[in-house]
Amino acid sequence: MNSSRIESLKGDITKLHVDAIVNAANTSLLGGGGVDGAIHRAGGQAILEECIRIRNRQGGCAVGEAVITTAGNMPARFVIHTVGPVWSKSNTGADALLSNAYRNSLQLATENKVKTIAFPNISTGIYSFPKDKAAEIAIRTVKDFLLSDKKIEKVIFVCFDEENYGIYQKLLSEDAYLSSVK
Ligand code: AR6
Repeated sequence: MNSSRIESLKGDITKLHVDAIVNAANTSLLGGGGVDGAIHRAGGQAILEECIRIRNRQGGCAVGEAVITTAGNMPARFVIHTVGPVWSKSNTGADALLSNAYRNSLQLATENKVKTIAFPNISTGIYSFPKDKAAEIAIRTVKDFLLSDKKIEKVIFVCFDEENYGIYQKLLSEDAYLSSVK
């Protein structure tokens, strides 16, 4: 798995030395709980100030879209804030919106010359998306993106809880996911 451009680890995304970490934000961009709260706490006021400027310019961030700010006091250079969908059984658009969140984050990353990027497990906390389904969508979307993009060198899925880590370990150890993105 180490030779792949995709890997997973268990830990706190705010501590990673990568070009960009992704935040599972909400449409207000004003912070919240979960990983969003942790990122704003660790990064400091500079992140919120840039988020407010973006809000003033474009009125927040729609579900599935992404915006970029400084990472403030964290080791990463940038935070890419994206908004995942709230899970609902009747909402058939949720899968596509989750995929959009990953793809638009990667697109914004390449536009900013990001080579290494870490994702949290978007929508699988407060937004209640089923973890196994979310992981399949995340891995498939990243794999598809990397097939046509040659600039991003490493995508890390950062799992905070044991259950997500187990799911990613299993999916990423299956050759089918990796053979085409080495
Ligand atoms: N590092 C990595 N992952 C983390 C960390 C961390 N420090 N802290 C939590 N997670 P959630 P959502 C994991 O709830 O479901 C916020 O209030 C967590 O275990 O942060 O997309 C926003 O403002 C879970 O697997 O995001 C929105 O209102 C994953 O991050 C709403 O929550 C995502 O859980 C977004 O909900």
